[in-house]
Amino acid sequence: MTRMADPRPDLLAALHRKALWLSTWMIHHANHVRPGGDGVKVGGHQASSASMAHILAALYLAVLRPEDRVAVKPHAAPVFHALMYLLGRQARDKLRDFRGFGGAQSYPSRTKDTADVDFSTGSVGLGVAQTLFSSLAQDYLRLKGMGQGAEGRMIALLGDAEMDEGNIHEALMEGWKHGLRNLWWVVDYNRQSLDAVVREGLWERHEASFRNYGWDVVVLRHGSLQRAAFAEPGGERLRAWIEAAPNSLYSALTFQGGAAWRRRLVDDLGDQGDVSALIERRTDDELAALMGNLGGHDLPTLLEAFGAARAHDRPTCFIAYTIKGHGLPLAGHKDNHAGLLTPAQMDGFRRAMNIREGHEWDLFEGLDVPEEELRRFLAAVPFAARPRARRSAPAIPVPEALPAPAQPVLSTQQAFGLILHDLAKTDGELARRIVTTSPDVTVSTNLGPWVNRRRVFARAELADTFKRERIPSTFDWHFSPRGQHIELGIAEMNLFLNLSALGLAHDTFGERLIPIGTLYDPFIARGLDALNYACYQGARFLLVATPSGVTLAPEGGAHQSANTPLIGMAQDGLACWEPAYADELAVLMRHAFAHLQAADGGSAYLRLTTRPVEQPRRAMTPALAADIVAGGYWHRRPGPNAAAVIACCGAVTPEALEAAGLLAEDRRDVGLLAITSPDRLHAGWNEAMRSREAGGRAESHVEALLSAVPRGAALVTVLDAHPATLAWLGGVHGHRIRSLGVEHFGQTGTVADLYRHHGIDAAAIMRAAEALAPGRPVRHLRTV
Ligand SMILES: Cc1ncc(C[n+]2csc(CCOP(=O)(O)OP(=O)(O)O)c2C)c(N)n1
Ligand SMILES: [Mg+2]
Repeated sequence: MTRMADPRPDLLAALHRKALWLSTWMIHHANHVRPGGDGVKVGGHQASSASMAHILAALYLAVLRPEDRVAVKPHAAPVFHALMYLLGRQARDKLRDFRGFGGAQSYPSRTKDTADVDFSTGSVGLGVAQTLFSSLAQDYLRLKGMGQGAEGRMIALLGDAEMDEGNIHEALMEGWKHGLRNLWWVVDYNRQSLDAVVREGLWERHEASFRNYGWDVVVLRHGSLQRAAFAEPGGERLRAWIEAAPNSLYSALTFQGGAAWRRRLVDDLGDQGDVSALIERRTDDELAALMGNLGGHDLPTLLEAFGAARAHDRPTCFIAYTIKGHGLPLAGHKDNHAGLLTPAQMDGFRRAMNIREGHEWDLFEGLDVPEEELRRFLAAVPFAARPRARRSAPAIPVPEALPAPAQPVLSTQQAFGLILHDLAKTDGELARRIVTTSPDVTVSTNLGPWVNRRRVFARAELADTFKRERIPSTFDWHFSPRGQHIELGIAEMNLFLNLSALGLAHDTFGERLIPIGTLYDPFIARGLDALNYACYQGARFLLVATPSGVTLAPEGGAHQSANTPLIGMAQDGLACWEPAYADELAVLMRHAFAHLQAADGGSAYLRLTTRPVEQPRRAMTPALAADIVAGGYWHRRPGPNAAAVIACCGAVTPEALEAAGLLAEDRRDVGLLAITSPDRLHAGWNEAMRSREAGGRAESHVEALLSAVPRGAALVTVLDAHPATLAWLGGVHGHRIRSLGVEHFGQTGTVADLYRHHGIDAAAIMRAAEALAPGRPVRHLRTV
């Protein structure tokens, strides 16, 4: 059994006190001392930080190895920042500006804080599950011989109320399927949430469910003081009392302090011989210290438990009993979540901590251990050996072009399968680094051909039974450690968290992966917060969402997506494209592979469809490819006398082509603009305006494109999604505009039925054009 060298308990205890002081002061400073402010309460979670301060101190100052990676629960950020400050890895100014502009972040943030934040947190539950998928990602790399250096432990520090988030339980199940290992979750079991005291006996449910999924569970209920007291005569009675005490009573007595503890314990256990004597032997302060000495507030207990868990790689959940606000005057009070020490309380706390006024930020102020010893200790902490900079990995070269499938009629989804299949046949580094993943829609999103060649990932080899039994099947589900597809159960949160873990492999493990996730477009909404989280962390992946819009026509309104292009536009860190043709998709996939590896790049979202469309016969020139990436090109440039111009995007392109052709008989010079990315066009427009406002002369792609539209002409935009996606085009040069799209839930039918129903068919486009561009009646309106 590998035991950790026990750090000197007195030094560790002193540094815990310092971290508790700094985290409490940091929040007080932000609320009461820092000048400025706009009347908005800064808050800061003094109680939550105190609750976890021992656990964080034990981990960061003794247990963690440089290769370990941690998700710190959002409201323990202050104590995390304080520990980084003690370790010389966080600047004093950042702490002074905690929660202020440019200061240390309210919740640990990979992208806004320092390199020591391994996983961002904030939306509870997500950082927790992220560690599980990162552990799987580490195994994925290791089993392919890709990981370097020591294997890290993935660790999440979470609140007990956080366990209510369903995504944690979805991840637990998925982890079990994949033979999860090397993961610790440490639950801050303070029996308090934001609003209230949590339900009795919850830990027993948690324990059962973790064990059910093959985890070890270590319940850290009592600290060493309590265990020593239990060994005294009468101690067992005290233990029984503590273990039977309702959560709310324990919290209330903690808040009231030593005298209240004595009153209650004497009421319940007085005149009972040994146990009464045990209570009477202690002063009020000693009694309060004893009752507060739960497992999560006892450094020796924590060190021993973590040390024992180091000896194996089974996933382990530590349920550490704590008191929210431990060590502070608001300890245990059920309203303490956003509670702040009053200035008077803070003054008392400062004096109790032996800190002189004006020396609040001093590293070693008020500690009864020589500064030199503390400095030596801090320099020798294993975590201190971790490099300051983030890890990275060189970009995988991307070919100049990916060949586009040549079939005359194709859907973008079919084209996706074909392009990936072509890549699967190659032997290059790009194909080796691609990893696909899907929540039970692998086959229906056309990943099948890729999986047939590149196999499904599993820790152990397992042949496809159907194949072995010689039963014909289109798909060969051979599982192997070499497999490059991670099959997930139907849980879209898991998909995005898996993409987030794989998409940070360069940073977390120093190995580059090119993750591609597929799902049905409407179900983006099901995992939206995890998608947002992945982007916030700066993870890099390609999301292929298909089918989309009402092209899932026979599936009805429950399977149709209208709002997703707006998500694609508004989601930071995610560039969205919606190609109409296979050759556009080939250009965009190539671009995405480069974009998701570029320092200034990001993730990419391709919105595809199963609707087969006649393909244009054209050569892909560099200029056309650049336009496709930039967001649009002219199918047919409008002439100088154009009264109407149609702008279309994605699956409705055949309707737009038809309408443009028919309109041409009654309106002159009709133009047709193909839009491949409302998102890129809009982002480029804003950027150009900002640049001009700053004195530059930039012109955006959309401004250049629309400068070909005569002043008086009207724009008709159309796409299989919400019309607002393109309605802003009228604002670019001030053209009149009518935006067609889908505003209501659909129903079952053919694509043609639904396009007619939603008013995005050729007739609707012509009607809109006729209304905005007066002239003689459009004759074909009567024939389509
Ligand atoms: C998804 C999400 N919903 C709601 C919140 C608001 N919120 C912040 S902390 C919290 C509960 C905290 O309870 P617990 O996890 O037990 O931590 P403790 O307060 O005990 O430290 C809630 C509901 C959030 N951050 N994320
Ligand atoms: Mg709690």
